[in-house]
Amino acid sequence: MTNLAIDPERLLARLRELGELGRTADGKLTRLAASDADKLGRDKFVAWAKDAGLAVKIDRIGNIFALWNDAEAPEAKPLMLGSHIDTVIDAGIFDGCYGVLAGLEVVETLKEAGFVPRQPIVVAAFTNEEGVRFAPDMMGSLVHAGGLGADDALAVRDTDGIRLGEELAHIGYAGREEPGFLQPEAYLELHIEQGPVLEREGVAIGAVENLQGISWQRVTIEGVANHAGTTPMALRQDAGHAAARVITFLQGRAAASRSGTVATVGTIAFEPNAINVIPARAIFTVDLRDPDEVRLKAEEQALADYLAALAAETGVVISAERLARFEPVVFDRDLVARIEAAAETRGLSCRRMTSGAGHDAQMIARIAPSAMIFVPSIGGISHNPKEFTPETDLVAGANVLLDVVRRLASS
Ligand code: HGY
Ligand code: MN
Ligand code: MN
Repeated sequence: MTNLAIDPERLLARLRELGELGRTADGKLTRLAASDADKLGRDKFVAWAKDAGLAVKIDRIGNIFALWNDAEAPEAKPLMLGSHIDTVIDAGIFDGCYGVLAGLEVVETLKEAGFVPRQPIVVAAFTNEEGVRFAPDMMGSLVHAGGLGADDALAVRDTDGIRLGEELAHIGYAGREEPGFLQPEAYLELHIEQGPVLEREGVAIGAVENLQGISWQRVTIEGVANHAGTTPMALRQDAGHAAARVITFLQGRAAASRSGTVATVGTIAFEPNAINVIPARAIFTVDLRDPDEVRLKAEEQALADYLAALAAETGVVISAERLARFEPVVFDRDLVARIEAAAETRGLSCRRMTSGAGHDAQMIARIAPSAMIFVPSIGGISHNPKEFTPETDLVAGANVLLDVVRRLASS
């Protein structure tokens, strides 16, 4: 069984097929959590898992678990693989989906080879990893890990005021299992890097040893609507201009950071949003990240201090609401070493690295030894339809996952 390998065509064909589900009329891939589009992807994964002879269980937050129970010790804690199949807006086809489908591919390959694992193996597709529609991100895995109550999560409303719980019921994924009903012995997540490092260095595999901290806030700036033509500049309380100053402040600080702090204002809205009205209100989100908790805290404090000073100087009123806050995570050293060893055995170049993106693994690391395997992203592009990873890299990553799983599950 040493030269066991996944079925490349089955994995690649499924990635392409899943990548077509949830496209809008203009061809953009958008499967926001608990949407009708998300249901299409969920139904497809469940069908493939059932065809593979796996038992499919859904928990109350809609997390999907495809379970292979034919183990020597069926009652033992399972080995968990997986990621997410919800996407951002106008997404690529690999983010999250690759990890879920490669996990399924690994299980099918082991089953077909007659391998009997020591313990059950389960492939998870976690709800709302992206957090675009319902905050926080990594929500399904956070609930699974006990970091957020299921009822609190189900009560979260999207930007249209619709509750997550209502939407999961609407798409038929308000499951019965209590979140956390499956406590894994270990968790492995295969994912595209979504950054430029592996491609730039010509390295095939990333053994991810840590993941940076994330701070999400929604900032509201209250100014005074007034006439764009008659109001002298010195008499304005322009919420739009204040927001622009905050964005420039954040960009300047992050660009000057020597520690890799990153800052993003990804959404912004003005009210009343009229061409000839000085904005009365500006509402925008701030995404701050840093691998070091002390530095991340310092960036949050610097922003808070700047907002207070800006309000005092201009007379606008500024408030900030926390949407998500996750500390940096260090992954399991033994699993990271196993990933490196598996890459080396296959003659694949490998390097240890930090994840810039958030992942379900950072939540499951709260309850079980966890680690991630990265494969290159061309141009470092992700959260963009141009997201791309060559087939050879996709297959190589899945085979490394196969080898690590097979060794972990061998008695
Ligand atoms: O925000 C993130 O890093 C992830 O894509 N949810
Ligand atoms: Mn992802
Ligand atoms: Mn993502």
